Amino acid sequence: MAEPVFPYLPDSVLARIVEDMHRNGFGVAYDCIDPARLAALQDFVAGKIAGVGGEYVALTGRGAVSGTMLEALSLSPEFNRACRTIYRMGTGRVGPDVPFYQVLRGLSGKTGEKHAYFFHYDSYVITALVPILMPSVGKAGDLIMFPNLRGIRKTYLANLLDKVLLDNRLTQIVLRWGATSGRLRFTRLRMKPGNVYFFWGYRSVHANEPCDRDQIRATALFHYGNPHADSWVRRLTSREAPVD
Ligand SMILES: O=C(O)CCC(=O)C(=O)O
Ligand SMILES: [Fe+2]
Repeated sequence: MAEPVFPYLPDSVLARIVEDMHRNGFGVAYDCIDPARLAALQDFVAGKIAGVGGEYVALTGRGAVSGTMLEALSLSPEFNRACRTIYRMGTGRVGPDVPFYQVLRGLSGKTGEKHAYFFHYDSYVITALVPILMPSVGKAGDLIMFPNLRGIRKTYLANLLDKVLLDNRLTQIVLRWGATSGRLRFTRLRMKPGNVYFFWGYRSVHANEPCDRDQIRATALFHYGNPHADSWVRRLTSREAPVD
């Protein structure tokens, strides 16, 4: 039988990851993606980017990456168990039995540059980040964050207010200036393909830095656990795309 796409991580390893997420802003599962599968995925992304003339691509949902290891990863019992256990250990609640909201992002060219420094909170409690390709020269395309700035809001409306305070021109300009000038001390994450990174996406202000136009920076995001999934306000106003 083929090796699983993601290893079984025992509770002791997951507890260490959760502790790191609380303390440092992120936790790491090291060397958990098989190099041959990673190489195939790198070819897949490079092909998609070449197909649009070396510009930005975003593929949302499992269907958009069918046949790749990202499809297998979203269905992997080991990977699902890891995320559910992290959720339970981190929040004290049982993780919901729901699929991931998954996105594959490839930054390149002029449009890739535009998709940098967009500071946001995710809509989902846990974000698992799978780096696929990172630039080898020039700007590194780090993930920068202010981890764990807020708690999980009781209502969707309170959550929306946080988002409005963050997602406006002034706040975005200040944060961007803080990042480019080095005046704000972000937690900086330089990702290594092969590792998987976990953080509290809902609770953490974060954004990716740009890479040079002739480089590719590709990541896969697996979002898990929307605290406001049942909110009727959300259903009426939702900007978020449904999963698959
Ligand atoms: O690509 C990245 O490094 C982060 C992207 C992100 O935060 C998101 O898509 O929610
Ligand atoms: Fe995010």
